[in-house]
Amino acid sequence: GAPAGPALRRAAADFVRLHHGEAHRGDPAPRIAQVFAEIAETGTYRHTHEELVFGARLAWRNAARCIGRLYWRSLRVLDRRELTAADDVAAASADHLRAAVSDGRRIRPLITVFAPDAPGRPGPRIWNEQLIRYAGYARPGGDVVGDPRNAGITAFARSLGWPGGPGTPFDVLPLVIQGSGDRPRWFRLPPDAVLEVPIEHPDHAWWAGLGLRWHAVPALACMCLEIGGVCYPAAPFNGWYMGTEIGARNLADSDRYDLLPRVAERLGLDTASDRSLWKDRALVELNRAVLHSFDRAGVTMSDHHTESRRFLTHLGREESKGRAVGADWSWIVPPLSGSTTPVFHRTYDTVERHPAYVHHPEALA
Ligand code: HEM
Ligand code: NRG
Repeated sequence: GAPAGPALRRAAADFVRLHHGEAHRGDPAPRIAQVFAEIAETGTYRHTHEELVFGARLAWRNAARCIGRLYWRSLRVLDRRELTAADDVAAASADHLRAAVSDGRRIRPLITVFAPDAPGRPGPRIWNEQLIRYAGYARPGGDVVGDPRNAGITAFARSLGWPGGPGTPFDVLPLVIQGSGDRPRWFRLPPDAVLEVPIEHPDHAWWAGLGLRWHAVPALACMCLEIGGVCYPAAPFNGWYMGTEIGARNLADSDRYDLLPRVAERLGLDTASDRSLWKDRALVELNRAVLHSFDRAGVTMSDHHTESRRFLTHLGREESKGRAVGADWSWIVPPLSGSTTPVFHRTYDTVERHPAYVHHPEALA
């Protein structure tokens, strides 16, 4: 749960000191006194807009699993802290997805922050892992149509009355949102909020016939933004995709879309023996197809070589400012050709810092 009493005061004071230090705002003492008085009176305190923006950016800078942190200062913040009701959060989440994409293709890092938790008054909660995810329909035999990762939220949405989609492998799930003090309810995403890219291959015309696609915007919705002891349970954020997230994980993992056997067969590879490296070869072609398709559609996407180089630039910059960067090797190293990227050949400090994006302990999925 959220910190209260002395723990909240300590976290709040640490954050105010950090903000005043980094933003060159002079003596933090008056603001700390103000915050303590507010906590004494109400059990919590309200961030200024500037504190919120600073906190959301720092939480990104502190995300140890994220390779994309070079541009942490460019995060834009939509301050929707006045919203607590499920239907308002649903509408603003669709607004977020539209605002994240400019000219129908360029993606900008963006976060929308909804009402925080307060004593006796929890903030709203988005139960989806991301704002856009594909349904996973469990069939009686145990097979799943769609994305098996989302079988839990799919069943949950059905239990709330969602009739289900057309039953393709790429049905966009409804949002499942719990307003403050309310029960979870489901909301269809308006189609104009969901940009998708059909996956084709630069050399193989038959590839398009596989009918693969992916959504353009990865918008994590299942993490709490924690700033100075205050928890914002609904604070969906997005950057752009790195190709391997889709090509080497979502479409490839055997417990996700599991496409390597199908792709290898179409490529005419010898799938009888692991030593033909058919999985490796199919994986490379799948990743070429993903990058090619996003490029063709003009939708922002980075590749693992570029993003790795940027990350080392980020480490150098932070080091020159005297700041330690916490990073988790097993998340930073790309899932394809790891050793061909510079992020593989070193170790990282594992410090955990606040503000932070933290997983809700009781998340679905
Ligand atoms: C994780 C890339 C923007 C916060 C990741 C991962 C990648 C990545 C590859 C690992 C994902 C996985 O293995 O499933 C990028 C790129 C961005 C970007 C290319 C482009 C700008 C952002 C933004 C935020 C953010 C804007 C927050 C404001 C995080 C967090 C995680 C993460 C919290 C860990 C997620 C988890 O624990 O499941 N990012 N990211 N990233 N990123 Fe980023
Ligand atoms: N691997 C997940 C997305 C995780 C976060 N990745 C980002 N975040 N690129 C997937 O859907 O494949 N971001 O904020 O840009």
